[in-house]
Amino acid sequence: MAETLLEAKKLNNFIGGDWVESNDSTEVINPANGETIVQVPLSDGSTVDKAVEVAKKAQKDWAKVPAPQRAEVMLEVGNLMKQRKERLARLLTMENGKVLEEARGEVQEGIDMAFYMAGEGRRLFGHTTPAELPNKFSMSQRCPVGVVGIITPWNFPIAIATWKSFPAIVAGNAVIWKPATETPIMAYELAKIFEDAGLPKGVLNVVYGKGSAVGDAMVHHGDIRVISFTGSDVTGRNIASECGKQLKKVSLEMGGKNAVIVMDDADLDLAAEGIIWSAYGTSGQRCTAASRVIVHEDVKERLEERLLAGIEKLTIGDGLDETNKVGPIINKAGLEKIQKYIQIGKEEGAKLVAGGYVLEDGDFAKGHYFAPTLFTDAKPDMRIAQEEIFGPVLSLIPVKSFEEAIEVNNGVSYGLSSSIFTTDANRVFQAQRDLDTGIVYVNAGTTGAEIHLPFGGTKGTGNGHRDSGVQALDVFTEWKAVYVDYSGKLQRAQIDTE
Ligand code: UN1
Repeated sequence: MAETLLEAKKLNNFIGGDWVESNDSTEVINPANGETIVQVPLSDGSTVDKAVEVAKKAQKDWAKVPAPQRAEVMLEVGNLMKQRKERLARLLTMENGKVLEEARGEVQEGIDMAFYMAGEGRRLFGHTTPAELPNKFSMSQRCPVGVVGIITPWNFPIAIATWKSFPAIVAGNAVIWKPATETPIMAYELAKIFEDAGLPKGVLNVVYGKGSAVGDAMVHHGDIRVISFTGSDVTGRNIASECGKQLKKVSLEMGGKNAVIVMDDADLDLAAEGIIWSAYGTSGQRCTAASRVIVHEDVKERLEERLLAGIEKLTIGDGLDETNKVGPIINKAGLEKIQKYIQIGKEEGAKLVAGGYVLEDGDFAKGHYFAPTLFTDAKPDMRIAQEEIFGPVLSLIPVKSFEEAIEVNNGVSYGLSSSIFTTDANRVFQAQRDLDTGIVYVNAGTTGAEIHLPFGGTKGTGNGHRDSGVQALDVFTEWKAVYVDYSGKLQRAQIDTE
């Protein structure tokens, strides 16, 4: 199957518009069945150096192309992604495991981002501001930074890459992209799309690698002026401190411990549906996945019944089989991490009422599958209720009031997404004000962010920057303040104003 969809048996780096072979490579494994899909290059710092050299030259010319023309390329990228949507989605399911319906959704997210950023090429709004002195004009405008680095995760290998690379490119930068080693095919396909769309050579460069070699080289390269990273907390913090020393701009998104609050006046059927989708969809492997339910004690039992009934209905297996709703876990390490947290949850005294085990019978043995899991009677300070698990594991925490629910929601180190189910309009507005997360949903689960809004979070989720939305442009542009004095004489600011 992979061979008919994918022309290559081995992927190449994409540098200066050329597909460059590398000596070393490793296998890309389909997490649904353990089959090898393709070989991916393992590059090192010297490849990053070469890529930066060509990117620097390409960027100078690219920055001079008027932004509306840069946007034309993005429009073509969107059109090509649309034409290739089904093929991209199938390849995405093969390398990442998410079910086909969700893979199509993720590709759509990228298409949306392409058209959104194509429009942004005709805006890239700056500001005109009144000057303090007569016959003087002042404005501030967005300028490209130069060569920027993006490091993307395996869980949304195409969508997250578009949130970062599209604004960077529309704004006139050149990009060095290090995709996750587990999911390199989306990077290969997207690079081909850019090539076919006529992006000048060297504006987008893809460098594959394993471990930290490529990422480290990017972080330490003096000519890469921005690093935009989505991934683990430990790596993100290391990147931030290294970039800090070099005064390099860094944008981080490092996950969440997202909760759904269910109040006593909520529509419980709707709430259960929203929770099942955001906790077990993508096998819980979203930064935005719900992993806590903060439920009013008066409706706890009724909600639990509905959740157990919903879990029963989840069909698990290879995402290419469209009857399946939940796919595999990305790899063995991911599975082991989930197992570790099940043990921790049990030891902490939470009640395991569904799942909690690896699926190993029959075809399941070929891949990495975990049963959708529900703990009840969890306490807010338990590790299963505090730490990101990145799997289909949900903990129910009973509370007595709205105020307590907000406090529990905010009582974690992350702040990405949150949600509340209630029919009380006052609570809706109080909650959207008081929930300390970058994304808040009312009467919907914690997943499903749209690309024209900022994506990111508060506290330990990141460092204050946002992906996607118009806000992403802030990561990839510098503001330049321009003063034009047309008075014909020296006017001294702050002095000649009196
Ligand atoms: C992620 O998990 O890092 O909001 C991205 C969502 C998707 C993107 C998730 N649109 O769930």
